[in-house]
Amino acid sequence: MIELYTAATPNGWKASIVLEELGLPYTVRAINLAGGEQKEDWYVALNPNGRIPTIVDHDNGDFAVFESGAILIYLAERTGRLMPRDEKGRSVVIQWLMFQMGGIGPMMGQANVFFRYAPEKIEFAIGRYHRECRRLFEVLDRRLADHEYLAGDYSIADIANWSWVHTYNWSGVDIDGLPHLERWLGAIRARPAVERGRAVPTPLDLGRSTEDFVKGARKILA
Ligand SMILES: N[C@@H](CCC(=O)N[C@@H](CS)C(=O)NCC(=O)O)C(=O)O
Repeated sequence: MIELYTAATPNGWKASIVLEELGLPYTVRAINLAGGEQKEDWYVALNPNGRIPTIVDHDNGDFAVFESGAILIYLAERTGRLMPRDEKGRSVVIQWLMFQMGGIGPMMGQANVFFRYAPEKIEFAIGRYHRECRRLFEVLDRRLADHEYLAGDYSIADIANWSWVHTYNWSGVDIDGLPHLERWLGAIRARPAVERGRAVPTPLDLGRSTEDFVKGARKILA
């Protein structure tokens, strides 16, 4: 049995969607980010970075894994699914996974900070992160023009990128004129496992819960 420590955010959804796609039995422990639970000693002992998500694999000597990208690779390798085993195929998946970990995630995260959460609006910062997100979306769109998925068959690379990119509206970045990205967003959203994983630990509608979400985010950033 796997225990997932998570919250309703893109990095958390990556892990719950993969667990759902793999059909692995898991329990969910929701972490109260606004309350600072992720910085408590017991949690930092599992995740030295004090952030979500974390998994503990009780079927593998209570092995703890932190960093969402590492969690996805661990689960794919444990099951032999959502990532090919051949050297080149595996490398392509990891390349697009790292593109999310080093690009999409940090840039959309900073766009959210300056566009949504910062009490004062700094146009330079908002513009910088919006332009960089849009540039990264265009990279995805070009890739998806002649590939159904990012890296061969549907894989952890798609799940990692989708978990962030589908929140483009929250980040204030548009996807106008990116038809291949739009097609891919819709195809992944239509997967039942994605719908289930996206609702862990609780469903979050960014269109409706705006105020509460901003309040929570400001507490974490303060
Ligand atoms: N690189 C980390 C980033 C994790 C991360 O930033 N998690 C956020 C939620 S999406 C978090 O826990 N924030 C709480 C905090 O900053 O204290 C990963 O991919 O796991």
